[in-house]
Amino acid sequence: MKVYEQLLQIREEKGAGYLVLIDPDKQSMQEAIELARVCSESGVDGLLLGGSLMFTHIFDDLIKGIKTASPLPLIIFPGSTRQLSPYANAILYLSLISGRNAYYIIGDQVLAAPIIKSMNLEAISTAYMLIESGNITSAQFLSDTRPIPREKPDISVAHAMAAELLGMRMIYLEAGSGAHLSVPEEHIAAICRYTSLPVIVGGGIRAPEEAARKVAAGASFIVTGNVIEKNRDRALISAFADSIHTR
Ligand code: 1GP
Repeated sequence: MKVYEQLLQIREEKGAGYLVLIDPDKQSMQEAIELARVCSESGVDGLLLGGSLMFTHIFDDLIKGIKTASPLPLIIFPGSTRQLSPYANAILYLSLISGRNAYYIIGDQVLAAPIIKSMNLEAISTAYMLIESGNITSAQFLSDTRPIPREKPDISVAHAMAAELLGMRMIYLEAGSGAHLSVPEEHIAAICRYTSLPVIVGGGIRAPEEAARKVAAGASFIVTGNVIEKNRDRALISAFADSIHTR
């Protein structure tokens, strides 16, 4: 089964899915592999791997190591075309549609496409939207784009509608890694009212109750990175999973 179908099945069976982001820059290879193992034993539904920069040159080895420790789907969440590997299960093929920087809307995708094809890697076309989060995040700074204002859910809806009409398959609402404020529920609810694409929400989510509010607003998948990387606590991971799974 394709990873995209697996994700839809998780949403169907559990109400919403829990994805943990592993950023290779924030931990050693051994720590990343151990975290993946703990996640697979604590109710997590899938792993995202990637980051805004990426200082490591051992991406393939890291993915192989994680896959020996965890059966969870491993999905690349790329900061750039340098984050590609045939050993992953899929890649979120992101287009930063909230920005007006052509390189991150289509430029990097063109560079990556022939490599992804040659790797036979499943690409999940995903509309990536940055939402204002109270601080300048790495994604905002490095992409040189402005986020969508927090008090303008109508702008998010129009972008999501465009993504749906363009045939994209998921929406990723991103406050940015380490965001002071996570994506407002109003944006999630408005997008879910007017479009039918599955919505992934991430950035700055620090507590299970906060994750539950995003799911109640309509999020199909919740991503946490920092909070788990800093705590690596099995009980906290399970609490997130329980708050996200409504069935
Ligand atoms: C970032 O959405 C992810 O792309 C996760 O963010 O590290 O703030 O949880 P955090």
